[in-house]
Amino acid sequence: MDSPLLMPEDVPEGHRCGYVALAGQPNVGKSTLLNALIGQKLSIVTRKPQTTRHRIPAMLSADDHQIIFLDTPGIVAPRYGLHRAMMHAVRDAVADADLLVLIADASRGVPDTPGMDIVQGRPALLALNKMDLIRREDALPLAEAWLALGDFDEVVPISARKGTNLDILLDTILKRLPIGPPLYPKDMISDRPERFFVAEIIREKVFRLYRQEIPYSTEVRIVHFEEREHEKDFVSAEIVLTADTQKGILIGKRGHALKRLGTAARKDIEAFLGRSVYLDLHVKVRSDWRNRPAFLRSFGYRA
Ligand SMILES: Nc1nc2c(ncn2[C@@H]2O[C@H](COP(=O)(O)OP(=O)(O)OP(=O)(O)O)[C@@H](O)[C@H]2O)c(=O)[nH]1
Ligand SMILES: [Mg+2]
Repeated sequence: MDSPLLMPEDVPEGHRCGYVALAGQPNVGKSTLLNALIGQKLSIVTRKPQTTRHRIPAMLSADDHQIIFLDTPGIVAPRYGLHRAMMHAVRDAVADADLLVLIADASRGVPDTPGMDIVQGRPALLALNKMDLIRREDALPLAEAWLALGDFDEVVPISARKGTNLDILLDTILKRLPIGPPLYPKDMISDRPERFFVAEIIREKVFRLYRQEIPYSTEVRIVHFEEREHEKDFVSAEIVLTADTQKGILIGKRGHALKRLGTAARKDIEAFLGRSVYLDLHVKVRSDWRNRPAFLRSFGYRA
């Protein structure tokens, strides 16, 4: 038997395992926190809001526990079909979770619309992130203001970017997870396939290199993904836009912008896969794909 899953008799007594949803408003640092907790860049991060569009599982395993973190899209009032699909992903993750960690950006104070309805009636912690941006003496009153808003078990001030208090957050989470055997092999980092993360890396570069509506109009689809023995791996991806006018901007004069995108994406894809890659990019227009259920479903959304 070479199954990597532990047999029941091998599971140490008191082993804990559970799902932990990371949710909150856009841009508060959910994906940064996920990556910091698992110690690997898995979920894409940009300075722009609404970067994450899916529920992204990432496992943190040790001898005596397995935590399945679920990164989620930032909570927004939906304006189009893609937004509605993103909010399905948030609700599904929160519904499946044993524990909710609401992430807030400490530098924004207490927002008027903190999206507290997802906390109602569930075990929840508040991670007050970006503490590196506020004065020490402002932390306590802020934590108290948040506690008055929602029924949190605990408030943990953290900085995902600097790694501050993440050990405390982990302990606080772990104490609240059910006793049970691992649900995944302990060396598994996510149940999303490599090609999903490769598409995400390309999308991250679009978010970082383009402005205005371009990132929000872009989807990336991997058309072909082939590991090759004696050559570089071959990845062919489609960058899908909503309008013809965006195509010229994405490609740029004499293809310069697309080339820059391809180079930046390829470097990160190679670092992620640990292999050399030949990256082939094509640009397509699918008008209004963000409102068309068939397209949304083909891109992996629940629509
Ligand atoms: N100063 C500071 N910046 C942070 C911290 N955590 C995240 N950031 C920055 O905040 C921005 C947004 O981070 P993300 O991790 O993409 O935020 P998110 O909540 O996943 O955003 P969406 O996926 O768009 O909802 C990035 O520029 C991060 O570098 C932190 O602890 N301190
Ligand atoms: Mg994110």
